[in-house]
Amino acid sequence: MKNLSIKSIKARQVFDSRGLPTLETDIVLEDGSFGRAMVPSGASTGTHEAVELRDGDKNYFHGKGVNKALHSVNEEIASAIKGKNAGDQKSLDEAMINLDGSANKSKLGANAILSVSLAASRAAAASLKIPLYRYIREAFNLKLNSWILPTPMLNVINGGKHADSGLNIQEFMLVPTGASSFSEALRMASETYQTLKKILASKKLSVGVGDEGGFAPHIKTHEEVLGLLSDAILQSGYEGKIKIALDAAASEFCEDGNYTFESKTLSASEMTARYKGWIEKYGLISLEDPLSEDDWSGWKALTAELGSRCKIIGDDIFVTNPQRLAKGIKENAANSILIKLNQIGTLTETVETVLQAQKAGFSCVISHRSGETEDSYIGDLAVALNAGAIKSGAPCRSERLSKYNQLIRIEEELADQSIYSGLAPFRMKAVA
Ligand code: 2PG
Ligand code: MG
Repeated sequence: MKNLSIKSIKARQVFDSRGLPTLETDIVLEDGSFGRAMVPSGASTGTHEAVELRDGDKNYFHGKGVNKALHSVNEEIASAIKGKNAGDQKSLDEAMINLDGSANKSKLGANAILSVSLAASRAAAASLKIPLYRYIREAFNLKLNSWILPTPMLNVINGGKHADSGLNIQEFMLVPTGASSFSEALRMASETYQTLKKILASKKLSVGVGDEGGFAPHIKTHEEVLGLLSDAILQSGYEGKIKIALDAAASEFCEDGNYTFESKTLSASEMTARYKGWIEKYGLISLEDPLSEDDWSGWKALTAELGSRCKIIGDDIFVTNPQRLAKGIKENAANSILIKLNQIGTLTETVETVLQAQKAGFSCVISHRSGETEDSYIGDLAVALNAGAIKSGAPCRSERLSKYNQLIRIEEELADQSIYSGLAPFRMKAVA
């Protein structure tokens, strides 16, 4: 690949969708090519994630300032990588990992490192005059012979840390598996979202939205929410074509191995029994973080019981980390992984984790964070890796739609070269 020497790097503070400070980094190459990337931020963050460096000064953005991370990019990282080849993503990321030197990127900040990692890939793609999704595939020498448009998972009811709805479960998602294209999937989800809005309003429930654009009504039981979603799907004419998925984000309501759920104290096996009932009654297609991030024995038992009928997706338990994923694969603790760039902090490590998962037969869902920006990077990433699924919130709020809109453009550009993933990422392996 041609040498794409980095001329300048500049990070600035911008704001994310919650109005909190985050980083945006610009990279210019010697040939004038330009790349920019913004980093997102989670609310229900896993304890084992790479460190998002914040200033911690209570008198400045309530401790959420990013001056330290800006300093990392504009001083340390800039001096280390100026002149390096932006087209050699692996070496670039490795240089930043070594410069940081810690196990969890706590010195420079995963937010700082990631902004540079992504901006460099954009600058390289610009220089080579190819779309980002093609560039990522080439940069990692991936020998894939198809282009798969991911199945979107749209979070239409927000609970947990993303809203004040009082629901323990963080995300109730619509998954349009029965669409014939990505744009049709979005149409189906959008229509169902609008129908759901009418249903909520007719019941005098709030239609204000939470952090990820889903509604945040005060509904007493989770089962009622599942009923409303099923009604919305039915009334929209998509029965059997749109499935329901959950992200419980259960670490948020777990304490000392017990789960405080609908004001009751439940054990991991009692939670598992709840999920089982919902899979049977509502045909749930996947369950993300059904149990807490370090409850390995609970995850193993749950996967043994439910993993043949439903995808069990690890987010906080794996944190896009190859070591934690390896443990999960070895112990059959799940059968799918959620992928978030900022949980691990570089493009290279993210791609490697996806490849590791795919090799083991784990499906992958490329994910946004609850604090997002207008950056649509993960749309390209999902197509580059043939990941099969993406979750980017509701079909509402531009920071959520920017990823879906990018996928609509990519679908148009690839025309008949692409296939819509549909049900594929949720299919179970044939039981022997
Ligand atoms: C999750 C994410 C994104 P957060 O738990 O999967 O939906 O939430 O970014 O708050 O961790
Ligand atoms: Mg999650």
